[in-house]
Amino acid sequence: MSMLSYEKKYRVRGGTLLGGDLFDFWVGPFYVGFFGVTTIFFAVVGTLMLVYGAAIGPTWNLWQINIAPPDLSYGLGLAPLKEGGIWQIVTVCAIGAFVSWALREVEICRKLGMGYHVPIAFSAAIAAYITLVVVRPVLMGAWGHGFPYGILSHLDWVSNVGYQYLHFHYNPAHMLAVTFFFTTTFALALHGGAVLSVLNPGEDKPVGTAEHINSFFRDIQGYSIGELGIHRLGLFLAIAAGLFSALCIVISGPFWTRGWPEWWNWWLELPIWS
Ligand code: 07D
Repeated sequence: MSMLSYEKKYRVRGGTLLGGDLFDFWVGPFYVGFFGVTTIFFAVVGTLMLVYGAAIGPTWNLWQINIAPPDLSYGLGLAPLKEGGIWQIVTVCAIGAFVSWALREVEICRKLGMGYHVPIAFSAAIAAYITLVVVRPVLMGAWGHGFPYGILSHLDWVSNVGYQYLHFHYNPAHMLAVTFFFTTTFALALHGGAVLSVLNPGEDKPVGTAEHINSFFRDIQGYSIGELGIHRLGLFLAIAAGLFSALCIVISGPFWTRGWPEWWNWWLELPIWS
């Protein structure tokens, strides 16, 4: 089936959450939908605000451009454009664009009769972002606790906030988030490697099947999680990475104000030692 007739077969009307038939059409390969329109709107306004912020700032050096949140003294109020207001508008636009994109994914899933796994997974990343720029600043009482939009400046923010808690590696949720991130890449490397090894075995060799992969892993470790299982595991690991990231930063400040190494004193204080 050529790609075009394939697309025609799956370009079904309906399944929209908002806007009914109004935006239910495609532009070239792209589905539009109400949320496609809102994604474009928020992305364009947000990007223009970033460019405006750069234009009134001291540098066009891409590494050094910095759109900072308002000073802590503004609390949870609105700040003038040049004193953090741009950051506030960009934040609204970013959330608008990310959530619109997720809802557009939902509409496409509904059209195709698919599960909502992809938008649910993306929502974990959105949740981590919203935790950084809305939930934690609100719990801490000032938008100034959000991270600045800039390549180097956001790295400085991560470093500074990390050292405010003495040693961020001791944050237990950060430990779990990092472990989930590393395990995600480990699982994908094993899965990608395994699939390529049977589907691309080299010239003149027969292509293998999922059963070859199952046998490989049974031979090596006595157990194969299976074709469906590896994808379930991958989705779980990746979502857990995002959610534990959100957790590690939301507890830093609102729920724990001292150094993270000190948190582990509960272990030393267990009654079993005395
Ligand atoms: C937040 C991204 C969401 C993305 C969305 C979509 C666009 C569109 C379009 C290009 C969650 C974006 C889409 C923009 C683009 C086009 C066309 C995903 C998010 C919605 N750390 N640490 C993390 C490690 C240390 C510290 C997370 C490792 C130090 C602080 C992760 C190490 C100190 C914070 C992580 C390490 C420290 C973090 C980030 C190693 C500093 C956070 C991932 C090996 C001295 C942040 C929620 C993430 C966090 C965070 C990993 C070291 C501090 C788990 C591997 C010891 C303050 N660290 N870290 O959040 O949790 O993904 O954020 O040393 O705030 Mg850390």
